Amino acid sequence: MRSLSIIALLAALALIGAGCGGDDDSSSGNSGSSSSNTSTTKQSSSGGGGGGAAQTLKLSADAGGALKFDKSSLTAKAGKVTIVLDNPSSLPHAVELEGKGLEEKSGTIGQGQTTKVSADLKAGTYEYYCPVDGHKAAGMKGTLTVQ
Ligand SMILES: [Cu+2]
Repeated sequence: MRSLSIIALLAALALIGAGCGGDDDSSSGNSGSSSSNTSTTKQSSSGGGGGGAAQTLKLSADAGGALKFDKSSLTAKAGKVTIVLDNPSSLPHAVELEGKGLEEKSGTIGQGQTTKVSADLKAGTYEYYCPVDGHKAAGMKGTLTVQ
């Protein structure tokens, strides 16, 4: 009878020991979840730094001798947009941006020069064209889509 009660005591001690081990496991699990919280904070801060950057779109007044820009369509995200125009042709050119009540014109440039036009754009469709006489009618125009 005495040996049975000792075995029962040992069994009870073993159960307590197992209970303590279980507590250790759950506390290490908590530290694991707190480290994953730290990485979530890092991701959200890097995402915030990416917004609001100014955009630059390149446009060329040369289209193999024809009165056309090298691109008949451009796309940008809403915000500050700058169109940079270069002029490799022997004729004077410029770029004007128009739409949604906005009208912005660059300077007129000769061969080998560059100019630019900037505007704060909302989502929608804008038109860009060369304001030099007769150039728009000849086909020197395009569409800027702002998303
Ligand atoms: Cu032109």
